[in-house]
Amino acid sequence: MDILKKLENNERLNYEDAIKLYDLDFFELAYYANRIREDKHGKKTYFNINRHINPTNICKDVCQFCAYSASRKNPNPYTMSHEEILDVVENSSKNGIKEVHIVSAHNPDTGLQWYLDVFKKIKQKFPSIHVKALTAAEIHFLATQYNLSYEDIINKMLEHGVDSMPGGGAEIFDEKVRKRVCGGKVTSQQWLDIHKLWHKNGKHSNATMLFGHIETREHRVDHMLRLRDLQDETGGFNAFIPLVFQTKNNYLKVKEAITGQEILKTYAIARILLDNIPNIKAYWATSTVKLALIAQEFGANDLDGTIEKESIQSAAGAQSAHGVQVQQFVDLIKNSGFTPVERDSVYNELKVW
Ligand code: V47
Repeated sequence: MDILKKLENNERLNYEDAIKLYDLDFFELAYYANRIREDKHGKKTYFNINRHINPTNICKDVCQFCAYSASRKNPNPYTMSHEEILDVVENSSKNGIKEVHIVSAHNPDTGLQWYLDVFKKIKQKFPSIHVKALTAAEIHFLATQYNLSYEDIINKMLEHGVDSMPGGGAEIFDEKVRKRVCGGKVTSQQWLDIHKLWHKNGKHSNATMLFGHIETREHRVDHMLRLRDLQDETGGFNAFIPLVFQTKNNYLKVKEAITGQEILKTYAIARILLDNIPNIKAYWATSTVKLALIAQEFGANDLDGTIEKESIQSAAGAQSAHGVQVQQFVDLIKNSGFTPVERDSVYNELKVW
């Protein structure tokens, strides 16, 4: 059947259909993605008031795309103490944060409890703050390093107060590309298995895809369809987040930076393909704020949050080191014709600004 007919009838698309979407007229693609966005969310654009914390950059893995890790090109190794992390949360709590998003490197020297105890300490002191922490890549690292199963680590996360899992570490699922960009860390299947186990506990998580490096359109579609399959089984993903590759200070030799048009097409295709994932997040730290605002017309209904400080993408060249002020965020969303809605970490609406 003709692809346009399928889009018109809101039919689920397969791999071949999805590849064809990239060749559609740019604005026709935007039209269909936006139609789905409007059906699901109207003109609402979600964001949250949150704080990113990256407690250590010492890593036993060697991902080619990473500029953050001290075992790559970052000349400043660090590991924060729990007191330092609690101070950060304390300061940010004065700015009204509702979530801490905690993602670390894979540090073999801290011991398992360093990773876990800080969650309990945050929860004890700030019970209303949502703790989003430990990517599937970190869970795999901790399980391997301390000879535990994924279930063991997940049970410990629950005991220590982790509320939801971020979507990091997914990178690109195609095994050949994965081997080249991050061989040695969590495999694609392990990443999916870990999220499945987390969802089995009635918990939610996000899913990312790192694109704009050496992958092809086919690899992106394959990645999204593997996520769609798991979501059919568990329903546990809240959001899909296509992360635009930042090119500075890393070992991946990318000849040409991805174009804004290709990024917007990928958001739109994500919105069309992932009919079972409620939210498409244009994470402004990797897309730039300006493109994230345009992405609202291409299926994205979430811009992540204020983040305050960010170390992973900014190490690779993103303009995200210091976050965005709430009022600025709200004004930008309003001025682009959308309705800013502050949400909590699992997409309950808190305030229409
Ligand atoms: O998995 C590393 C990525 C991710 C680069 O769940 C890079 O709500 C671009 O997952 N260029 C971690 N990206 C961040 C992450 C995330 C961010 C925001 C929201 C959520 C969420 C999750 O950062 C890693 C990796 O794919 N990354 N290096 C780079 N050079």
